[in-house]
Amino acid sequence: MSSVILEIKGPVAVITLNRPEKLNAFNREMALLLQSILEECKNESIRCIYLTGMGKAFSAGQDLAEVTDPDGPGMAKILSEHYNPLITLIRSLEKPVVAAVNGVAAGAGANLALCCDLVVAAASASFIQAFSKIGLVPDSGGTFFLPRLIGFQKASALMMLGEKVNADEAAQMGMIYKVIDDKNFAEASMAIAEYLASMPTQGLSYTKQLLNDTFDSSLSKQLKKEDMYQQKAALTADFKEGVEAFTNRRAPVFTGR
Ligand code: LHQ
Repeated sequence: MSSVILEIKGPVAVITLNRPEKLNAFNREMALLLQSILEECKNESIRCIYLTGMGKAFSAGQDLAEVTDPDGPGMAKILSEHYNPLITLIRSLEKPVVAAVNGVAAGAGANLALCCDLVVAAASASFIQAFSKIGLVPDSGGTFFLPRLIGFQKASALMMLGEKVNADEAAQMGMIYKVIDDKNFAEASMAIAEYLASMPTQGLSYTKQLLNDTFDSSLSKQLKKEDMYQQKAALTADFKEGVEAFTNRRAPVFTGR
């Protein structure tokens, strides 16, 4: 059975991390497979990506057995070849990526979720910056995204204490977008992905690029970039469709072009 499953559901690519007996912990094979699946999702027929985990976890992060395996990839390769390319890929994909956190998300598993465009979590899910408990530092973009999401002090505490944060707490502190009750989680989180896939994809990708840039920008630079991307958005067929539909009081049909 493949460690990552890709299912194409119309314009939505559903990606399921699939090592449930290891709480979907990442080994090299799984990290490289997820990279190649995300590369496939660059195809313009895919307009939203939905990332979730099989079984009771989203992902427990790095497979710790692999770290000490003499035949394993070794510490030097794990970040540079596994996680760093994954985080960069997700941020550069020109379409929204929804992390549907179905259960515990720990270490690199938590930070993989937090780099996605929208993070929704089942009520029973939780997030753990587990690194400090095994003597490591947070990675996979955690030190970039978490302080920006929840503020420096909270991020510092969660990363040093390695405390488990439940889904409600995560939503309250702005770490994630929203919590959905367990019973409706699969359906309601997928509905968000389907809705995003029906929206003006290029406009959303320009929004994503602007948000990527804002973290190391000034107001004057950001205003110029908004201007530039707005000119590009105004040239899309979806902008024409959106205005026409509004004027004629009908529902728009966006094509992502
Ligand atoms: C696991 C794991 C796991 C292997 C559960 N590996 N088997 C980057 C650079 C280089 C090196 C290292 O890492 C990184 C990035 C990172 O991600 S570092 C952080 C790595 N992750 C962790 O430290 C989390 C470790 N796991 C846990 O703390 C717990 O398992 C959590 C809190 C996630 C879940 O707890 P429980 O629900 O109580 O489940 P469990 O602990 O009983 O685990 C179930 C099984 O999954 C168990 O196997 P077994 O054969 O005994 O049933 C665990 O050994 C296995 N598992 N996480 N990361």
